[in-house]
Amino acid sequence: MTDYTEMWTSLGLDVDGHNALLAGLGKAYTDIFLSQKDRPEGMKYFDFVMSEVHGLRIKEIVDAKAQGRTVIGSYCVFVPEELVLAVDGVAVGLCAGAELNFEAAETLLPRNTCSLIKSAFGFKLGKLCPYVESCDVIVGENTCDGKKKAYEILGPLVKDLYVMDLPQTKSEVAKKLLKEEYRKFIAKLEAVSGKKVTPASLKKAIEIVNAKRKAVIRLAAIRAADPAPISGLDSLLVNQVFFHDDPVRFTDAVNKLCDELEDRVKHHKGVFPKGTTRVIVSGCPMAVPNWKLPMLIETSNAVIVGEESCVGERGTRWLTEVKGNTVDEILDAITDRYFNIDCAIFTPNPSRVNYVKEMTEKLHADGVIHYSLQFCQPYIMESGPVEKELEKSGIPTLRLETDYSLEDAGQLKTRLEAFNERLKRK
Ligand code: BJ8
Repeated sequence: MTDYTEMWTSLGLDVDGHNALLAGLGKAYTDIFLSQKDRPEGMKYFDFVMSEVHGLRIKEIVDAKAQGRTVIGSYCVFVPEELVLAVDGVAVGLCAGAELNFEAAETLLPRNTCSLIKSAFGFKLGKLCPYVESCDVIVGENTCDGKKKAYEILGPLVKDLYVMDLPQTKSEVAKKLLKEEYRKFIAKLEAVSGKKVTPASLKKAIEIVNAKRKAVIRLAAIRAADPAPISGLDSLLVNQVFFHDDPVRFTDAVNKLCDELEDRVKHHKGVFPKGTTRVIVSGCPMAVPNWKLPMLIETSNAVIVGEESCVGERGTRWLTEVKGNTVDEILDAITDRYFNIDCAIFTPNPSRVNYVKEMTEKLHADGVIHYSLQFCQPYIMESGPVEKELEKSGIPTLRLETDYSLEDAGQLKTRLEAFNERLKRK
């Protein structure tokens, strides 16, 4: 194994703390992922990526910086990767999914802040995330109140925090605001990279990101098969790696995995027996290494066949139309694409529940598990109406609120097993 200590030290990481983190991550990965039966061969690529997620991938990013490329980190799927690629930048996702260093985070944030935000602060304050430390610019976005205010506190802690405003309604005025914000973001990217966004660079970037999205859309569609050819855990992992890997290499790996899965479907080969209870998980995003709930679901005689989440279909199901000849016209197409995203910060937000219904039907799911992180106002508030609407349509729904700790694992498992019994009686 390559020793990356020098690189981590030069990035300013707390090397001992970081080694402890990697050891814990490695153990969790072995227990949760490698213990699964009949995993597709194509998952070996993702196992490798995960084993090198703080090693080789960071080295690639450090090398890219040395060649003059700009590294842009973000916490939200509203930050267009296309724009970053159009200045030949590297885009990385920074959301964190581990309960780490929360004590330090709570010296700056209220205790009743969601785990996702606390985790981002925990990693930053503990100097534990090589992605955060590699970024030239970190992009925040005004989405939920928690993130909005947290960025005010994060600003002084990082090299260059750029905050993007986002609309919260789906009106024409709101769409104009989004386009204007993207225009300002282009100006920021051009200033930090010293490179100009052109119609040609934008079109090329759109093609790369569309290809990546098409690959995960293909994966999502294959999961309609019974028996399920891939576990929900492995599919989630692919959607998590989406935010870290080189986009072209990632697309190739996902398409190879899909070739294998389509062959499995043809031969009725699955990772769970045919007829296993099928569920969709809908709600807050799950960042690496937030694998608790999927692991509990899939060890409770059910298989996850889809994620209505920003680490899942909400983040990927729309493509950007390649149309327009000027930067302004192409930016219209990009704005159109991103304006579809139905995050719970929007009001009203009917398309989200409609899509959960659509997913349930096309993926032949028996029920929906609505997942909210504790203290996440938008998703918790929306979970009641979502449950009501789904139940009214005959889709059994279980609402769960949890955090990143394992303390409630037993309680969650009991509720999941009871829900599974209900689904079997359906
Ligand atoms: S588009 S879901 S990635 S904002 S869990 S921090 S909402 S209190 S993550 Fe999100 Fe963009 Fe929306 Fe998607 Fe706030 Fe809730 Fe915490 Fe959250």
